[in-house]
Amino acid sequence: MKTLKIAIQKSGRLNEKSVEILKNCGLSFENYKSSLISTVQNFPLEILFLRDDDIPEYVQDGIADLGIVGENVITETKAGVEYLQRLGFGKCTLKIAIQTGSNIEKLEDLNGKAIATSYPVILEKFLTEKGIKSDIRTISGSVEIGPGLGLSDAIFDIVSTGGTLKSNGLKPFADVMSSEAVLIGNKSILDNPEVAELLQRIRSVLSAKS
Ligand code: PRT
Ligand code: ZN
Repeated sequence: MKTLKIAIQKSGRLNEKSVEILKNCGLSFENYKSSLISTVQNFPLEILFLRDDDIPEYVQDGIADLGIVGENVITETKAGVEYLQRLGFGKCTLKIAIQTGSNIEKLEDLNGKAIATSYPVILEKFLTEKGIKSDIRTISGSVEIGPGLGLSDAIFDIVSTGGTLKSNGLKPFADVMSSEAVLIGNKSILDNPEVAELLQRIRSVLSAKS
């Protein structure tokens, strides 16, 4: 029997719920903050704790068989993986936002404007579909401070409550993509009976909740 590997976020917004759903499936494992790998005692499974950005590629390349990660990260990395199950947590929307007093009123007004983001692939695809050419500035974090500092005219980022936009003098302008955590799998493991068993357990945990 092959020992499967599942990659989940090491720390951050998806870690706790990812651990919780696996534990609710009856899997027994240690969740030490310092270890990068944990062996499940009662199922042929190892858990890898990774940065979320690395998860889609690990699953695509078969280093992990399964993964739990936000759809936004899968789309941004363009990884070739199978979507097995939406998990109902980590919900958010990726939005373009502008300054409260901005004179940007319609999408076409973004032509020639600088947009700061950590998600250039998703943004580029959206703008291309709309026939808009903006100057996409890729930065790795804190994109919300860009317009206030004069670094960009708009931003494209994840929004959940909208509190961060508000406190930086920004307001939502256009919704581009909604996202939630999903279970993904490597294309070669779909017929594996242990994967089927795990998927069935995850689905009964989810339906017991709803
Ligand atoms: O360290 P690692 O690389 O693993 O983690 P990370 O820092 O890249 O990601 P993390 O833990 O912040 O988020 C993991 C995933 O959670 C994201 O890829 C999304 O799929 C999902 N998610 C859900 C969110 C949010 N909600 C969210 N609100 N990710 C980020 N945010 C940010 C948002 O960008 C804003 O800056 O949280 C801030 C607060 O949002 P508001 O609107 O509630 O104020
Ligand atoms: Zn990340």
